Amino acid sequence: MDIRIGMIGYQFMGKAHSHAYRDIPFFFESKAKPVLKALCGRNIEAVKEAADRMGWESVESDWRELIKRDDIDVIDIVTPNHTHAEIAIAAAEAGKHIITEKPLALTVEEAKQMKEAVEKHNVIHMVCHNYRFVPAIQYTKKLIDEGKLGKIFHFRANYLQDFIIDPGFPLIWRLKKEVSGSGALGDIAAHSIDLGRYLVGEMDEVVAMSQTFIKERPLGEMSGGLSASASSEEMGEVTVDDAVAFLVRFNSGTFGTFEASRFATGNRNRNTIEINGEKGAIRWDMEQMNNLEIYLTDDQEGMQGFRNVNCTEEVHPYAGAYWPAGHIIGYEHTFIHLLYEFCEAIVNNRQAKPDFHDGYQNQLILKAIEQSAETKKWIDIPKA
Ligand code: SOE
Repeated sequence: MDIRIGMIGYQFMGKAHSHAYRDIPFFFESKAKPVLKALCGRNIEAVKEAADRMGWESVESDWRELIKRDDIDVIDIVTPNHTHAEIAIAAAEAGKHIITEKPLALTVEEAKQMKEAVEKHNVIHMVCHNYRFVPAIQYTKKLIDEGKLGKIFHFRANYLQDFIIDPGFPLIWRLKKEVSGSGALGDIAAHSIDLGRYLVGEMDEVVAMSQTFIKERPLGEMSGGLSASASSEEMGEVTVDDAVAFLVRFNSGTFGTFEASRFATGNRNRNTIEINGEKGAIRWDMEQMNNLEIYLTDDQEGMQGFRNVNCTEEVHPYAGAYWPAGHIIGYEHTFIHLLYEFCEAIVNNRQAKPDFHDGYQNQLILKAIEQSAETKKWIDIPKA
């Protein structure tokens, strides 16, 4: 069955998604066949260039026209965060299935409207928390669900980057609250929150602090990936957090510790978790994403310690679709797995996870964190 995609946006995430759709049939057997039908963006010359390079059949310069097309089944939203809600709600009203980059929306209110729209129009919806789809993370989930780690005491997550440390790095959209919603919080801590909810369950309350180290920057725009250059000497105000840390009490009683920063010098994309349970523990680091350190308390005396498991053996989730054991996969494969699950959900007419409900719950947590940082108090986390 053809799944005809219309994607809005074509930069960093546009490339990740385009590549993933194309690679799905290489590695996964499925009734679903993603077709790169139309790519959309305001700068039509740039869109045409990107469409040619990435293999899209046609282009549009107005997302409303894209949504009207009856040869499109899916709207894929990889634009900055302030555009997600309007596009997703219109797409749901037009009966399109929807996948959107994270965080789901700019605010809790928008996230709620998006969730209500997809439910009302009965379309399939997903939000791109791609790190769930790393084989080592899927294997961790299996270990936890099978009780191999026992009761979980600690969930510890760091998401550390350093790409904006230079004061000359410009005021890109990711640093403007009205476009991005928040800073390190919504951009990268949102991923750690998703992993926490996926692996350990819902969160009940939170206490947080956040900081903005550089409050003014020269104006300028992204130039692809995470690179950017100043286009003027004029300065503008940074209106989001550069770093955030928070403690979470999970409903399960697990003690959660989180830190996210774009000022963690030397850390390019250090997304790590450590989970300590009564029967064992795991450690994982995205920069070595195929490896999972596993410790089990019942290992023989004298042999105890973290072992390094390379999650490329066929038994590991998704790994068997690729190469012989030991032949590693990378960042782009997380999107292949996520979009494969999305296409499978469409072709089998079932919901995919994480969905807009997860995105909305994530947004409620982001808001509680901001409230806590502002008021310097513990905040109860509402349930979606
Ligand atoms: C930039 O911080 C970024 O690309 C995020 O937007 C992604 O969600 C994260 O996975 C990698 O870093």
